[in-house]
Amino acid sequence: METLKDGKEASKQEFPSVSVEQAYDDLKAMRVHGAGRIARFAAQALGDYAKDAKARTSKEYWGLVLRAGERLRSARPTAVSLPNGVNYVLYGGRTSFESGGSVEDIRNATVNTASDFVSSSLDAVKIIGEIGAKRVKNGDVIITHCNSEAAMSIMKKAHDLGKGIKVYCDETRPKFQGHKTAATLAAYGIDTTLICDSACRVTMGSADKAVVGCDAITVNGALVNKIGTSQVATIAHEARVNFLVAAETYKLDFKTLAGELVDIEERDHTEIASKEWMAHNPKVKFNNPVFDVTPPEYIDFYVTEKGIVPPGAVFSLMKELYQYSEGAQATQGRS
Ligand code: RI2
Repeated sequence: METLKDGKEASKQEFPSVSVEQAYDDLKAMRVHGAGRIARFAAQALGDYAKDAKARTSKEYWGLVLRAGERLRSARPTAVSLPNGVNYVLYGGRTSFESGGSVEDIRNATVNTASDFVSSSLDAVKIIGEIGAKRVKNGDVIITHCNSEAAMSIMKKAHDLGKGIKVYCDETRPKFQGHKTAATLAAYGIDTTLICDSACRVTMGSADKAVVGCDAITVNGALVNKIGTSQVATIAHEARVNFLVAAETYKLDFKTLAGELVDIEERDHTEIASKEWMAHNPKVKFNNPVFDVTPPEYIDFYVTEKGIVPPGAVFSLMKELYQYSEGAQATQGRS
C-alpha cells in the first residue's frame, strides 16, 4: 500500500501516473501494449487528469475532460478497448455534467468511474481465467499467439488447478511479443516452448487447443487480433483443433453495429526491415499491418467475464451492452 497526498491509503497502481500527452506517446509507441492494459492505462491517465484539471465552470471543466479523452482515444485505432475504456470513464462524468453537477461533482464522478473501470477490467481478466480453465483438460497441449493477459489467465488458472498443460508460444513477428508470453508462462512454472511463426502448422499436429487474446470483436462475431492470428485459426480449423478467444466485453466494437469496418493499424516499416536494409534495397515496398481478421466460422467460442459466448451470440451481447458505447452517447446528444 502507498499513502496518497490526502493521507488516504491506496493499492499500488498498475501504471505510474503520467500526463495525458505522455500517455498518448506511450500508447502510440507501444511502450504500454496489450488491449486490456492500454484501456486501463488510458482510463487511469484520464482519471488522473480529471482529478487535477482546473476550470471555473462545469461546462469548461467538462470540455477539458472530453478533449483529454479524445486525445487518448486517438492513440491506436484498432484495439477498441482503448475508446471503450475512455468512453466508460466519460460516461460517469457526462451523467453528472448533464444532471447539472458542479465541477467537483463531475470531477468525483469521472475519477470514480476511472477507478471502477480499472478494477472491473482486472476482475474480468481473472474471471476469464476461471471460466476458460474449465474448458482445459488434463494434459492439454495449447498453442498461443502474441501476448494476451486474458489468454494467459486461462493457462495460468489451468496450471494452478494442476492440469499439467504444455504451451507452445509462437514468436509473433514483427515485435516478438510471443517471447514475452513464453517468458511469463515459463516463470509461472508452465511447460513452455517457443516456436517461430512458420512452425505453427507443424506444431498444430500435437495441439489440443489454440487459445488467443482479442483486440476487437465485430458484430458478426469475427475476431480482430494481432497479425498472424488468422493463420493460427486457419491451421487449427484444418487440424480440427478447438480455437478459443479470451476477451473482455469492452473489446466489443460497437461501431460495427452501424456498419463501420475496423480500421487496421499500419505501423512503421522499420519494424520489419532496418533502415540500412531499406537503403540497400530502394525498390522494395513494405506493408506492415499489425492486426488481421479471423472469421467467426473458425472460432469455437469467446471466453468473456460474462461467460462463454459463441460468435453467433455476439450481436445480442452488443445490444445488451450498447448503452456504454460512444454511439449510444452521441445519439442521446451527449457528445
Ligand atoms: P490482452 C495485443 O495487442 C495482442 O494482439 C493481444 O492478443 C491483444 O492485445 C489482447 O491482449 P498489442 O497492444 O488484452 O500488442 O488480452 O498490439 O492482454
